[in-house]
Amino acid sequence: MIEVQGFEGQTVGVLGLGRSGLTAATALRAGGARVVVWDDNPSARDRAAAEGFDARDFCKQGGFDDVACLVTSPGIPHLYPTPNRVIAAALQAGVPVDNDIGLFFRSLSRGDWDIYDRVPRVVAVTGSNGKSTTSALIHHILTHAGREAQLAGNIGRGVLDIDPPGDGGIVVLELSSYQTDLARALTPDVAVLTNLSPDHLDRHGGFGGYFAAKRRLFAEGGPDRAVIGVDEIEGQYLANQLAMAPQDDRVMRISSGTKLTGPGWNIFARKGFLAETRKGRQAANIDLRAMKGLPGAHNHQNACAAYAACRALGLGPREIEAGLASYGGLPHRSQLIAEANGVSFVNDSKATNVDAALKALQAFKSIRWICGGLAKEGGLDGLSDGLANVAKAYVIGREAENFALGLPGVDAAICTSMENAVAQAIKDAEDGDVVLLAPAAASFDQYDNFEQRGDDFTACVHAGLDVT
Ligand code: UMA
Repeated sequence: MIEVQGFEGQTVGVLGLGRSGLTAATALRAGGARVVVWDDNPSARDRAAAEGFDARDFCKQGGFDDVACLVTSPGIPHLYPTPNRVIAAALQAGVPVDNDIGLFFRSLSRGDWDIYDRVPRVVAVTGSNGKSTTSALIHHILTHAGREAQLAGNIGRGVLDIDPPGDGGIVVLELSSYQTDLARALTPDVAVLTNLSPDHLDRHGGFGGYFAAKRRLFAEGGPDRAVIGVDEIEGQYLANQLAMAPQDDRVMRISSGTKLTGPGWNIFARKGFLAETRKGRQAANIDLRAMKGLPGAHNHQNACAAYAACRALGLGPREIEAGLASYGGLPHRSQLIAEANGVSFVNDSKATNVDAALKALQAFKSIRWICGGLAKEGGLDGLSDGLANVAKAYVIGREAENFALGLPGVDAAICTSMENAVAQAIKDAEDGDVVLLAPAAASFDQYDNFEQRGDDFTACVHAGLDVT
């Protein structure tokens, strides 16, 4: 646990008592603050009470009188579409609002760091897609190379929950736009932007606000190295804006698909090979094609981002290559779950929309494609560039028939249940095929969440392979 510094003896309010809020409350208390909490959900308040936290309705008269700061959770709107009423009351009362990320950066360094040979460092990863995989990959490469590393943030662990880093320790944080938008301190040593496409626009007042929220990670604390995906105009803008000159190698440009030829520090992937150039000289060339945990161009972009961040931390190309090769993938994201009789089984249950499913379809050939579920707005037309790789579709979901109608020209079996779909796919699959779950739809018609759907796929595959 990182004890929060700077509020000893003061009262701090915590709004939202989920993963980040409860961790923040505990870390504030450990640092000597008096903590009062609120959650709009009474059962969350009960859980906090069981851990000894007093609830306070801050909106009542005088609710903020003694409060030095309000710490809020990422899922709670503070600007758009409208601020949560507690946040509005804090702003009205002139109370600063921060989040666990701001507290983390203010509290990370400790007096005992002066005995360390190597000061701990923080890598923060943001972007619209691939930030979980990139963060997990950086963490994996570091630990594989024998470095002390911890992983937290949007990936599911409150940032204040980590242990104080040891000598040379590295903290890898996945940060969402919700988190970077508000944090009052944002001082990573290495900052990464994987890519940018519209997301969470309601929370940021549109695409301009969304980009501005991500940009804070690079503008507020001045990281020593900025790793920036330049496949979109926003990334190009950010890289050019931050670089003092074209050869300024504090900015590391990355691309999936484009050969970067500038005189600075470049990492790009083309035709399955990752290349690094610096000052116009080639520094590394890595074959990504056989790396089973990183299939497809989108994962090659993640590999470039992770490679760049690890180079910025001082690792050599060969130790990074070894880490890339041994990466097993995150659960439910291009995750290879089984191989039998020359057939691979891949769980990409996280592909809940057309964009993500298209990337999965483009990553493999000869696909037995399990798809369907609760369709999202916009239809399935966006999948057309990937359909040539599909040998047959096995459609699940309560509306399987309707879903299949959106896939003209595709040989589709209406399976409805996962069990059915997996059994048929196993029966049909031939040497070299990939049985891929990439639903292009939400899971809520049949499951609680995409994780449960992915687990069901895995269980059905294992059961199906046992009986064949
Ligand atoms: N709440 C209120 N009032 C509101 C809204 C929510 O009181 O108006 C309360 C809820 O009752 C609940 C708590 O706030 O008790 C939930 O807070 P939260 O939604 O911020 O959830 P946490 O459990 O704290 O999880 C957060 C991140 N959640 C979001 O950003 C929505 C987690 O990212 C993150 O892993 C975790 O902190 C640890 O850092 C999840 C996520 O969905 C994975 N992220 C989005 C994404 O990836 O697209 C950004």
